[in-house]
Amino acid sequence: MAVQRTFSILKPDVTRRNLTGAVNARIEAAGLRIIAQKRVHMTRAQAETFYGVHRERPFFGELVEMMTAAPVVVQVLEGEDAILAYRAVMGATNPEKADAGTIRKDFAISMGENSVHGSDAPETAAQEIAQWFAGNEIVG
Ligand code: DAT
Ligand code: MG
Repeated sequence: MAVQRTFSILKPDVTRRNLTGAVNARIEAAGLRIIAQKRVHMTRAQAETFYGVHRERPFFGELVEMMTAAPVVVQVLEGEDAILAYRAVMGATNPEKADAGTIRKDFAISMGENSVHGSDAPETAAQEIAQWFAGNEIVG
């Protein structure tokens, strides 16, 4: 396949526990390059926009609270089939169901505090990257 970009967030449970380096070591070991990165404290409006697709879900309020509770690290990853490659190293949304050796299996606290976000398709990756990074902040 082709070299692709995906959007990643190290969520508040990662920054709070000082695990940003440990999680990024897993990402880099999977062959993904971090080509843009910044630490931000999301506003409620930013979190609501980012997770807009889940607005009607019962966990939406809790999700926005969690994402704005502490700083996050937003990043762009690049590599062969980056979207699927990152989803594979992230593991399942529910950490109890995540495969051994995945980030969520090894670091996540719960379904809500599940350590990382990764885009699910090329269209969402492009939208998410554009929400958080200007073109000149991405250095591939
Ligand atoms: P993913 O992050 O694996 O793409 P998703 O897009 O379905 O999963 O959901 C986004 C986030 O919302 C997920 O990382 C954690 C939270 N979430 C999803 N389902 C949930 C649930 N049933 N209870 C609590 N939080 C949930
Ligand atoms: Mg998702």
